Amino acid sequence: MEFLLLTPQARPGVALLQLNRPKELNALNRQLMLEIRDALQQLDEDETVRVVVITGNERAFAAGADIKQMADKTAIDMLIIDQFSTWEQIRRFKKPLIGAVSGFALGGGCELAMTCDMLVASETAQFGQPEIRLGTMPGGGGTQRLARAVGKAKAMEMVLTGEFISAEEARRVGLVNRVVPVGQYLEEAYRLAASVAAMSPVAVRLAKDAVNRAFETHLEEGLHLERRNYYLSFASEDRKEGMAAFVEKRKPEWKGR
Ligand code: CO8
Repeated sequence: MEFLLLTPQARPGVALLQLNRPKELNALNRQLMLEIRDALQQLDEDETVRVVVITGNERAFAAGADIKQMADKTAIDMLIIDQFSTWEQIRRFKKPLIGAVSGFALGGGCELAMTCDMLVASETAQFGQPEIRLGTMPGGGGTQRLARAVGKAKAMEMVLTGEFISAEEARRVGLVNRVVPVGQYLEEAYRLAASVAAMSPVAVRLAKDAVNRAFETHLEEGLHLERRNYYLSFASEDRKEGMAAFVEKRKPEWKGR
C-alpha cells in the first residue's frame, strides 16, 4: 500500500488505518480509495479485529477527491471509472468504523467521514462540502448523508455555499460524537473503539446492521429487520454467555459465536 498505513492491532482488537498523502492533504485519489477498500475487506475477514479507526493527520483528515486527477475527466470517463462502486464496498464494511478527524474533512473527505459509524473530532476539525465552488456538487453521498445527519436547512447551506463548519458546530448538529483537544483525538477514538471492542462482536454486527437500516428503509421494514436481528442474537453463544454472566455477577467472556 502506497498511500495508506495499516496497523492491525493498534490497540487490542482495534485496527488503525491512516491516510498517508500528507503533502496533498490526504486528497482521495483513485488508488487511495482502492487501498481503503482492500484494507477494510482484509480487516472484515480478520477475526482478531473488532473495530477499525480511520484517521488522517493533524492538519487534514482528507481535503476531498483529488481535484488534479479529476480536472480533465469527461462524464463518460467518470462513468467508466465508476469510483462509487468502491464507495459502495466501503459502505458495506460490517464492523464498526470510527473516524478520528482533525483538520480538513472536505468534499469526499467529509463524505468518507460520514461513511464512518461514529466520529471523534479534534477542536481544529472543519467539515464542508465545497464542491459547489468547483462548479460541481457532492457525489459520494454528501447530499444524502449530510441531510440525514444534520437536517435539511444546515445541509442545504453547506452544499450550496460550500462553507465549512467547525468541530463544535458539527457536534451540535449531530455530525460528530465527541470533540476533544487536538492532542487527544486519536486516543479518544481508541477509547471509544475499545468500549465497542469489549462487546460481543456478533451482537455488535447485528446492531450496526439494524441502526444503518434506519437510514435506508421506512419504519415498518426497519422494525422488521431489527426484530429479526434481535431474534438472531438469541442463537449466539455470546447472548447466552452475556445473560449467564449477568445472573452470576461476573464479566462475560465473548466467543464471537
Ligand atoms: N485535490 C488535490 N490536491 C489538493 C486537494 C484536493 N482536493 N486539496 C489540497 N490539495 C493540495 C494543494 O493543491 C496543495 O498542493 P501543492 O502544494 O502541490 O499546490 C496542497 O494540497 C496543500 O494545499 P493548499 O496549499 O491549498 O493548503 P491551504 O492550507 O492553503 O488550503 C484547503 C487548504 C482549504 C483545504 C485547500 O487546499 C482546498 O480548498 N482544497 C480543496 C478542497 C475541495 O474543494 N475539496 C472538494 C474536492 S471535490 C470532491 O471531493 C468531490 C467528491 C466526489 C466523491 C468522492 C470521490 C473520492
